[in-house]
Parts: sequence; C-alpha cells; structure tokens
Amino acid sequence: MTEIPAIPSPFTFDPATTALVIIDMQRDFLLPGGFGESLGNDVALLRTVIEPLAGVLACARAAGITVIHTREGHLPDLSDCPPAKLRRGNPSQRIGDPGRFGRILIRGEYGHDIIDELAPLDGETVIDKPGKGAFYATELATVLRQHSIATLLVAGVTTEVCVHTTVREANDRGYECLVVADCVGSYFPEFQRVGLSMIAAQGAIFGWVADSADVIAALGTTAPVTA
Ligand code: C5J
Repeated sequence: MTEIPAIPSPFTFDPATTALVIIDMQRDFLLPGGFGESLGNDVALLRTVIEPLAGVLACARAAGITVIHTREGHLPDLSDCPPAKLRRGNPSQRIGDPGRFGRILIRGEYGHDIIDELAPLDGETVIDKPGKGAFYATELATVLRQHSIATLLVAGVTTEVCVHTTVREANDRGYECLVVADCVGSYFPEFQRVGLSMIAAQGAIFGWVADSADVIAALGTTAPVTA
C-alpha cells in the first residue's frame, strides 16, 4: 500500500488497483482561440494544470498504473446530444457549430481531441462521453472492472463540472477518489476553491484532495505494477 498526505486525512491506496483518470484535457477547452475562450473564459486558468499533470502522468506511467483519458463530445449527427444541452450557452457558439479547431465538441474533430502535452499512449483507454460524468453512457465501469480498479486518482477539467460529476458518480459506485488539486482546473477561481473544499468536506464526503508533488513523491517510491 502507498500513503499520500491529503485533505482531510492521509490517503492510502494500492497502485495495482488504482487508475489515473484524466478528464477532458481537450483542445476545445484549453487552447487559446478555442471554444472555451470564445465563451469569454480565460483559458490560462486551465492551462496551469498542464505541467503538473504531465508530471503525474509520467510518474503513473512509470509506476505501471492504469491510465484512462476522457473526452466530452458528440457524434457528428448530434444524435447523442440531448436538445436541452444543445440549446445551452452562447447562440453563436454551440456544440456542433464550426469553431476555430473544427466543429465544437464533435468526435473526430481536431478541437475534440486531447492536447499534445497529454496525448494518450497506445494501449491507454480513451473514454468518449456525451455527458459531464465519465460513467454516464460510457464503458468506464466495465473498463474499471476489467482492471480490478478500486481507487481513482482524478485530474483534468473543469473542477466543478466534469471532474466533480465524475467523482460523485464514482463515489456512488464505491470507488475511493483522490482529486489532485493542482491537476484540476476551473475557469472560475472561486469554483476551483469551493469545488475542492466540497470534495473533502465532512470527512471526505466525495473523496480526498492532495497536491501533485505528494502524488509524484508517493508514485516515485512505488514498485512498477506488473499486469
Ligand atoms: C464543461 C467539462 N465544463 N469538461 N465540461 O462543459 O467540465
């Protein structure tokens, strides 16, 4: 077992039954000039995540931990996008509309894919999800079962939307979750702060929160997991 200093208490996990789940580090959300920025957001707030997350990802890979990436998006004919979701947001920039990096949040488009710095390696699972949560209408539960995963290290964007929804879904399904504080990001600093507080409140009501440096230190001492 491996232990990480965390809030609200030290977090213990077995690397052999742990997955690093990286939520929606997609160009549409993170690239200057992309969809996220077109909605009036400062993408620099999300981009602070890239460097620490690249460090955690490298350590997880070296330790042999299961790595899972997710992407939020829809089929080109939008048949998997509820009309209520489609109607949301700025009328000039809706899901499926042409954007600077292709049709917004549409599978197969350049903007829908994961940023180069965190590109999945061959053999890593990529979950395409139509919703905010990574369990809804996806094969994630099956993949976790196949790998005998009990614990999730969660990173990605955005903290209060897809990260939170996924952690809540995971919590209800019995997974222990550790959210890596500097590896999750929000366009809204107050949501970042409160979002992290909500995870760990009331004795880890949804999970634990730790910094990447502590996760990296713990993973660095982990003997590589063998399949
Ligand atoms: C949002 C996400 N914020 N990945 N998606 O719409 O959090």
